[in-house]
Amino acid sequence: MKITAIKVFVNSVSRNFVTIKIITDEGTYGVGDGTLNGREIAVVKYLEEHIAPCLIGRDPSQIEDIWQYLFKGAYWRKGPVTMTAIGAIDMALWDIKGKVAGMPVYQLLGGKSRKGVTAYGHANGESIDEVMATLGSMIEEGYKVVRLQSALPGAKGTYGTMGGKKNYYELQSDRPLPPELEWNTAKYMNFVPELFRRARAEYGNEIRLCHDVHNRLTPIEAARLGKLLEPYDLLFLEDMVPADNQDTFKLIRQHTTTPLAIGEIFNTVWDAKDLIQNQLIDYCRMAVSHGGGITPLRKVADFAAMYNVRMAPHGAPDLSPIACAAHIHFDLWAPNFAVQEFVGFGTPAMNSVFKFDLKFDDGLLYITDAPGLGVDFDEAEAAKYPYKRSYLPVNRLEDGTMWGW
Ligand code: CS2
Ligand code: MG
Repeated sequence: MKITAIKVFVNSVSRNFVTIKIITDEGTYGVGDGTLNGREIAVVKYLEEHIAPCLIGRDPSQIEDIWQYLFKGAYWRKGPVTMTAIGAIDMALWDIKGKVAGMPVYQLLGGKSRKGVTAYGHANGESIDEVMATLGSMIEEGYKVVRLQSALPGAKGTYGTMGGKKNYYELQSDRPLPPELEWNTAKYMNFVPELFRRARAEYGNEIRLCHDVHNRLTPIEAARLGKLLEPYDLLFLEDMVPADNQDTFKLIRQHTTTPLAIGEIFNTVWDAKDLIQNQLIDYCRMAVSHGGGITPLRKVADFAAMYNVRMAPHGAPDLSPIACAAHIHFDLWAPNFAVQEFVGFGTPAMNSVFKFDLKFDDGLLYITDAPGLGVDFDEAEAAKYPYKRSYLPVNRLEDGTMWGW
């Protein structure tokens, strides 16, 4: 079998997704997700100009060799654009291998370690009351793990709320430039414990809860927040500080027993190595797309397992249903999988383009036993949704200082 073409698509199907199809001389094809929110076109060009021409004529069954070729062969290793492009190729090659074998990808990885994949959903709101109402309905829907995010009263700019959006999968912003928001750490720190106090008071101790700080705090503030939230027994606190300096986590760890999660923007195991090896985190959030594919993610999982760190892959609305499917195969296999972020079944437009048989029942996600990843991409339907430039917001402190969003 030989690769005859690699097609790259970028479409705003409710939001922007980069999708690839690797076509072979035997008619079998594989699909992959190369979406890098706000930097989509960089990945499209990387794939079209620097990857596709090098892979034509190669044997698609050589997944490991192709991965090494793209990683080592670039000379300029790592980085989100390179690794997202490699991730898309890797997913598509696993899809082909599964189709050729007549097996779902989780079987190729080593088979199921569990019957279904525990999902965590998002309860977002403009106020604590709104978050509480959503949490209540999610518990009724069957969720066992829920992430809570609320807007701060009197402040514009908390992470994780819907703002003007009606659907979670809508573009972050339909303005072609990043919206500017404001951030105030003191208001946030005074508010968040109340969000979790209410959740425990109203819904008890059984439901597992988590929260995403989106890299907004300094190390000592992070240490303090972890302590403040200890009484509410979180499954994890995510991204309290950026991990550019992995030593930072030593300070946080000295102060709090709240479990820590990080990794959605990590691109290789090297971003997570010190954190895992020094047992400074509890959950690794690396994704098959931004982390370079299924091939490296299974190595990260095996490495993390030695230190009792569990996998909790990123599953925001800017990962397409192809990455979602790839995660579910990975999660079914990974012995040290913990929980999968899951933000719903998408919009009607998404479902007309990405064909994907996924079920949610009593807190668990199930995928069909279709060969490969079990997700298809309808090119003709996708062509109806041209790419629209869109960016994540940026944040400034109230005095105008640039901050992380
Ligand atoms: C987030 C993401 O889901 C998460 O945990 O941090 O929603 C993140 O903001 C987006 O993926 C950025 O594109
Ligand atoms: Mg996050």
